[in-house]
Amino acid sequence: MEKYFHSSIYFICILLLYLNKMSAQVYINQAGYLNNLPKIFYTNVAADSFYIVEASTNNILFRDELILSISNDPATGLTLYRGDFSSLQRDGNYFIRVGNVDSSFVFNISQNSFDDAYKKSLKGFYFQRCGSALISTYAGVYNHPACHLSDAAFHSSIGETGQKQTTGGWHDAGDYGKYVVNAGITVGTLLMAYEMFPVKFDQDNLNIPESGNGVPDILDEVRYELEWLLKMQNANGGVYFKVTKEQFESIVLPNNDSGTRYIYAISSTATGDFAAIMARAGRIFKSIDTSFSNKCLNASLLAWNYLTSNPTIIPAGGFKNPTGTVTGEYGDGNDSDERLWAAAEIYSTTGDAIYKSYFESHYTSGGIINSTMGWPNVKDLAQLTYLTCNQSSASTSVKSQIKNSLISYCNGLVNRTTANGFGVAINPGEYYWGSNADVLNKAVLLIYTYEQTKNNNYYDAALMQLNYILGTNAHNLSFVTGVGNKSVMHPHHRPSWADGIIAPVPGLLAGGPDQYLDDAILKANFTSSTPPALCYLDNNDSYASNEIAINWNAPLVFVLGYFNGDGLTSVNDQGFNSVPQKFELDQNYPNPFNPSTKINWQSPVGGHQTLKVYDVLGNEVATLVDEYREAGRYEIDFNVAQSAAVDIPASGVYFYRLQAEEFVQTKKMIYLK
Ligand code: 9MR
Ligand code: ZN
Repeated sequence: MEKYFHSSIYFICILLLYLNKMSAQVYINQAGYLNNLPKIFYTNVAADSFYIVEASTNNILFRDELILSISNDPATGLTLYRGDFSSLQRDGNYFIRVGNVDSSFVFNISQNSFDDAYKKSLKGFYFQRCGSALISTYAGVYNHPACHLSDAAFHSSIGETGQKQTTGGWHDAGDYGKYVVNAGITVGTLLMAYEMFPVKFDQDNLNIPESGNGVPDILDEVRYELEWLLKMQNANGGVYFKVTKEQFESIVLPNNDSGTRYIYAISSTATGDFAAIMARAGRIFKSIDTSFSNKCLNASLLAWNYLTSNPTIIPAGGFKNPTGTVTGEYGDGNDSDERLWAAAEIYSTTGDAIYKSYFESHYTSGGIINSTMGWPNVKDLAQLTYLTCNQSSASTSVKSQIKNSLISYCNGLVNRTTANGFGVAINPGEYYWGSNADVLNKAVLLIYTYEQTKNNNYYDAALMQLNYILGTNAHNLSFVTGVGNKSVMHPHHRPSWADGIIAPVPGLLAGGPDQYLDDAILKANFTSSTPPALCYLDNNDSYASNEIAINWNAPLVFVLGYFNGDGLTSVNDQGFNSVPQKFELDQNYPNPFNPSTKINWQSPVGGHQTLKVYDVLGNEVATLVDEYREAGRYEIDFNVAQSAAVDIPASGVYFYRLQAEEFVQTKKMIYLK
């Protein structure tokens, strides 16, 4: 009897230890940490110290104290501690030990830690492509035949009959619909990333069909959507709202989805977003493909004309699903922000006074920057475009008002991070459907503010938002499929659900906690008293917390690509970015080279540098650089350099090769004489 009693006590002790172990957590950014950037983790274990242990040797390389982050975090109900190991700048694989027993996943410190996550997040858009086959060369096991090749018939509600060719573009989300409004902010955000940071977003090796064509893959991928969007415009300039079925699809691969897809009414929010992104595309594609650039700009101006001849919102009150249609509504009763954004983009592209004056007479209405952008609210995108536009006629006083407004809004965001256990810039009450994208859009604003001020508080706060998405959250989960040790496995994403493959399509961001419990399975698991950040389920049925969507992936690409680019450079006393750590000769575009083509490179060492052009047989045909240069980033104008040197004999394929001390890199160029 006594023996029996002892063994049950023993059993209970083991059980308690086990439960305790279950709840003890060490939360890290599961993508890893960039060598030169801040390194923060969290834990709910109350211990004095933490240790960074090298995984291969079990050697402790670093010890420091844990600091209380917050007791009874209102967002999670947890008491959280944080640790900072920013000063450990040694490449390797590590885990964090807190107290005596509790440890984190193994993670990596290097200058490339975000590269895989960044590339996956951008490639995620390729997997959303509609209207063309995803072949295994690019899609691997996720290949499937082309889908939705009959897009689409005019819906009976709109008073037009017949079909309009609207194939292509990306599926919006976990469903197979295509919605112009949501495409608007998505394309706007991706183009903004490229335009602000062209060197960080210039990869041409994502293994999409256009990779290696000399145009950065981010632009090729966006163009796939733009080509579809162009088909969504009516000859009168107005843009149709969406292409969907009347009901959401069943759980099938896109190529197995049958039933009629319809084009719904022209809308002024769709038309405003369209005008904005087409103007932006016109600007960015100008040096890459002139005729495409012109096409985009003309479509934008035509859309603007439609807006000016229809000064009040179309349809009245904003787009609503007709009876019998239940697909996404993207309901928005206010089109003034879409109009403002269109004006800002067209002005930034053309410099035309009409758009400048439209912007300047509307940009303060409702406040300059006092909220975070999202699909119904694109005002910030308008403000940021004016703030950073290159037109010499732009008003410096308007720019400085926008800048001040941005800074004061972001000061508020930084303050919020101190009231949240994981340093997240959203408050309880704001964990809406798609909260993860709101977190990342806040990071985008913080990055802009950092770029305007070079104050590291904004930079560090932006990075904390990304850490949250990649693992420093109450779920100890990476919200991005295929990234990290423990990531979303059951997204509400029809292809991932229907394909019979265990791992979901990689690179896709789950919507995240939704405290308003907008689906049945959330309602069944949580209540209104559940801490808001806990209202999340990695379950296919939870469309309100575990769907994926293009407008959520876009700020993920922006933020990951931004920090990824910084990982490739080192910190010094002057701040980030001054001396590159990595030797890199950029693949330039346009190919063929034209007179304004730039050649960019960076070298981590000073020394003698040569940049020479060779023909396909390896004969040297031109010298562009041949001199001592300090470590740093460089850009030369191809034409100027080339005319000062040996003349390239004939049109054709050549290679340009950079050598700086022991570093050598070669890239391909097509030259038209
Ligand atoms: O992202 C949208 C979210 O803000 C709304 O609250 C929600 C309900 O209207 O709709 C979300 O968008 C969905 C769209 O309507 C249809 N495709 C999937 C989108 C992501 O869930
Ligand atoms: Zn499709």
